[in-house]
Amino acid sequence: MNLSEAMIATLTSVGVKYIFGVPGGGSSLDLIAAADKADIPFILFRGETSAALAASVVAELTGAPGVVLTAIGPGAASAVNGVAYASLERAPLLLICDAREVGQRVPPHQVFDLQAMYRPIAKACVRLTPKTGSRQFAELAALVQQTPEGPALVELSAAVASGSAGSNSVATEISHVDDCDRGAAENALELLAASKRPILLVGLQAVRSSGGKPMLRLGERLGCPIMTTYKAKGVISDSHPQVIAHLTGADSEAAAIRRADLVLWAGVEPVELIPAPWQPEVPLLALSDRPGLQYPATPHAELLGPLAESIDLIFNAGGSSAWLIEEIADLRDELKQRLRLPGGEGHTVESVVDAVIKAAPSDTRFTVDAGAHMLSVMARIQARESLQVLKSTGLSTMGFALPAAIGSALVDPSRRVVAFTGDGGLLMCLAELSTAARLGCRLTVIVVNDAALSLIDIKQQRRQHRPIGVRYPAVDFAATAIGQGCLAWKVGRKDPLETFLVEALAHEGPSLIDIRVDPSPYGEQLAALRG
Ligand SMILES: Cc1ncc(C[n+]2csc(CCOP(=O)(O)OP(=O)(O)O)c2C)c(N)n1
Ligand SMILES: [Mg+2]
Repeated sequence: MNLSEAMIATLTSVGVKYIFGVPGGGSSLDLIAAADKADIPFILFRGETSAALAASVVAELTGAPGVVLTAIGPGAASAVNGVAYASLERAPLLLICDAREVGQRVPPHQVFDLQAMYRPIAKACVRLTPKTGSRQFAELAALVQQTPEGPALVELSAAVASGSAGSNSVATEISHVDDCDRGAAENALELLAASKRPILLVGLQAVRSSGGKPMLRLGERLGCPIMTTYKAKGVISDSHPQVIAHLTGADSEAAAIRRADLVLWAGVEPVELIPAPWQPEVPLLALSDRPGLQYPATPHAELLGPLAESIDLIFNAGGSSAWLIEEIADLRDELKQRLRLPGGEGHTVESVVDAVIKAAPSDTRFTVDAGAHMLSVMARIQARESLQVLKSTGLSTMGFALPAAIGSALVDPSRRVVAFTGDGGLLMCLAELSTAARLGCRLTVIVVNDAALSLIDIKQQRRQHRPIGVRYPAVDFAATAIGQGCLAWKVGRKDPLETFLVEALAHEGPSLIDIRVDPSPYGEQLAALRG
């Protein structure tokens, strides 16, 4: 067995079903050939960042590591933003890049210190070596899945890839975070016992573990308001009467949190919140599956370990809730009101999202890009389960929704997926429409087209600067989508949308609707939310 075959055997053993990327002419080719023999398809993307985003999303959906192959130099560098996503959003990801042979006397064409480039965002950066490569790789495959999950860079030259595998016998130890210490547990129990009006904030960590059900039990037992971060959307159903809104760190949420006497910070990764000062001066009881989080305020107690275990520990603490269900409903209505778009002519993002929700099957998965349109999309979709709505939050990168939808369509081919994206975000990954067409993905792209980078446009206007670098002539996305093999339509601001939606959602391949929307209400909405 050569090393690439041994690496593919390792990937098979940890449940990897796909390899993504843009190949180079070196070790990529050995790996693709070995994967082919093992019936693992290589999925060609048009850009490495999109490939890494799709691989990360597949990792989030399946739990097995995502795998991306790239060429040396430019290919390897081009994956950075997708790897940054995996780093900040806890996706286990293996980035395998072509590399020159060690000691080869050739000009350093396309060569730079790749490990130095990836070190800040990777859990490990390793060049595989002939004798130990197989073992090194098996260790990396285990490492990326350990808490906190994340990416690793693997450099691999063609000679090493096609050379002998050596042994890969490896004692892969999955390290667990420390069990919570007794003092912390006692503090936690006291805090809860003294609290009459807690609030439960649920974050990304709850998606990983079996956190959903215990979290719901805890929330119901406390009878308190619940907020989920965008990444934890659906961990407790959005329609649950105690779920009041998303936790994003915006000013508008502080008033609701201040009504509580204890914040139960349950698996929220601080990177999930926008970079605004944490306003509520309410004691914090933190549950985390790993130590070292940079909380926005020092917690009064911190319970470390699997969330479900921490929840068990505190489940029976605390008396009956002083919250009235009407009070919780009022909080939800207040926050919802702030999110409403004030007016707008013809289609707005709100009317578009509502029409899509009405037309789409109830188990549709949604992927959402970054930008001004995102706020209404996330607010209006009602998720029933975790991972029903996928969004980049820790990194909040644009160009996410389409690659994520392709990843979802591969993993769950029978489940319809709808990608909501701004025009700016789609332009960053537009060529992946051809990937979706080639793969026959059953996905629908909804382009909220305002011919502007509206989120930045608003901020520029607020500073009373001239609009530079934020507006441009509208792109005809339908024409380009058709050119890439999708079914597509263009809808003007006042044109009817419903019949196109029905056709798009019934199509057995990728479809796209390019909808011109009025961006004028975004500024007021953002001011109401974030001040
Ligand atoms: C890759 C990347 N580049 C830049 C940004 C900063 N950014 C956030 S939103 C935004 C504008 C998004 O424009 P568009 O996709 O059209 O959505 P809109 O705001 O117009 O709804 C920009 C430039 C980002 N988040 N990600
Ligand atoms: Mg836009």
